[in-house]
Amino acid sequence: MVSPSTSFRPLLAEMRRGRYYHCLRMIQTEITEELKRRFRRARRVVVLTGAGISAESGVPTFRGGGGSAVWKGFPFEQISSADMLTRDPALVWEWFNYRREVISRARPNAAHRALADWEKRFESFVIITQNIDDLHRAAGSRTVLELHGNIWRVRCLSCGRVAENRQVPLREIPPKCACGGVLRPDVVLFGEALPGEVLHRAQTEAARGELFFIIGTSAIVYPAAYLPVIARRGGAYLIEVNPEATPASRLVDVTLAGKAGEVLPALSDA
Ligand code: BV8
Ligand code: ZN
Repeated sequence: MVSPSTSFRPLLAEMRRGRYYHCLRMIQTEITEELKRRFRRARRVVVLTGAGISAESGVPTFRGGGGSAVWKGFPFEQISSADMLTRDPALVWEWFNYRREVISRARPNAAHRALADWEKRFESFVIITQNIDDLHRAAGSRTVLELHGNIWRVRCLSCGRVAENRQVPLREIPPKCACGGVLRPDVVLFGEALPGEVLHRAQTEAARGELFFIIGTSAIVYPAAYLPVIARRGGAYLIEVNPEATPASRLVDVTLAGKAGEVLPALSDA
């Protein structure tokens, strides 16, 4: 088994020298016999993804490299919050209008496509995503649990109706429902509860996975960040894919320090 300390340091040294190709070669050799054997033998695989898996599609992440993303002077945890939606719905919709424009130009990258391919290889394969960009589904993945909702869905604050809305840019801000009510993004904002049924299914899948991948997440946002702990307790073998260390790094069996769009295809080939 490769402990993070052995595989990590040489990789980081190469990354610091910007020798990504050499680093990738090292990752390929570091994709140990242990991981390959488990990968070949696994029946139940669960993957937790965060904003980092969409970074190579041109969708900005929220953190990484230290700071938290800021938009018009607001940290994103503040602008993407239930409190701000109550106080200034038009501002929150301006923020989501901007993100809808960015995401409408994004296409799935090699990492999304690798996971869509993996879904065909295992008896049970589930993606649990924190992302709202719909790129897993666009890549062909079918079993996707969206913990935080979907940017292309809207929900009426009056009649509760949920609909798809892919207008870019939005014709009016805030957009209105056929009933005249104001629409909101059908996403989970900070300070809001996750959809109970989706969260319960994600926790159940995490507890029964044999392999649990943690890909492109800073592992800071709860309750999603608790899923690796549940997977660990359920006896899963944990693999993290991230150029940087995170609070989840201490939990995992193997760290593949690199970009998801390079590491996942390399693992598929391995
Ligand atoms: C809840 C939808 C309870 C919206 C999102 C203190 C005060 C207030 C609240 C809290 C608090 N402490 C804890 C909380 C709870 C709070 C929370 O966890 N806050 C954090 C900041 C501490 N959580 C909540 O509020 C949740 N609700 O607790 O409700 C409750 C119960 C009952 C009744 C009422 C309430 C709701 C959380 C969901 C919030 N919504 N998204 C939107 O998108 O606008 S979360 C948001 O952050 C996104 O979904 C995003 O995905 C998610 C997490 O971020 P990451 O995905 O990890 O992305 P990040 O940028 O952080 O990291 C990217 C990583 O990728 C980095 O590690 C980087 O190194 C790596 N990377 C970069 N490039 C690559 C790469 N990896 C691989 N390849 C690459 N190429
Ligand atoms: Zn309505």
